[in-house]
Amino acid sequence: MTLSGPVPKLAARPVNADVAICGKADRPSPSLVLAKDKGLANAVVWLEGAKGGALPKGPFSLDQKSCLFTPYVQVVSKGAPVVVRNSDAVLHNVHATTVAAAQIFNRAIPIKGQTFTETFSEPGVVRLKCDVHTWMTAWLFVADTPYAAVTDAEGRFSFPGVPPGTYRLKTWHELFGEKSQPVTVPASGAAKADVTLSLLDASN
Ligand SMILES: [Cu+2]
Repeated sequence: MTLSGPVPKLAARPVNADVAICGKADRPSPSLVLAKDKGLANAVVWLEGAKGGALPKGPFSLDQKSCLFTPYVQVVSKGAPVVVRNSDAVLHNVHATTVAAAQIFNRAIPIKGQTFTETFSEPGVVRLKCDVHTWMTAWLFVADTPYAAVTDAEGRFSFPGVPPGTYRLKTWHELFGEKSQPVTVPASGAAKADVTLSLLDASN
């Protein structure tokens, strides 16, 4: 996954609450993480229409640590447990909505070491934020296919064990929205797919 064209400059996020715990320094925007060759991290990639394979059962983990969500973008399986932890000695909450801001849940998690478990029944993108600390945001992608991944720091992704066939390779990134392109997996060997995104065709 590669960004082409202009690279947007995103403003740092001020730390304006609980500075004794969270620190005073502005946090760099997590919304655009690029490798040197413009490989795009934190994009979700999935195959539409691929049958077979077991959906990972989890449990998946989401931490609030040093006043940031970790990981920033994660694929979780539909219906699988997601264990949310507060690793900080400060009150956080977890406010989950759809991209269109429809409420999924909103839970406070006040105590260091506290956890709660949620499951997500609707496939798609979930927006996470902590309302106490406005710089704290993150994303989940609720997948109903095992062939879903988040691009790594170099912008790479792979799905092992895809049955041969022709599928739609779908991608989502918070700045670029959703895109898709066809991909054919041969009967033997690997399929290779390159995805290029540009702000010029950003859909949201
Ligand atoms: Cu918080």
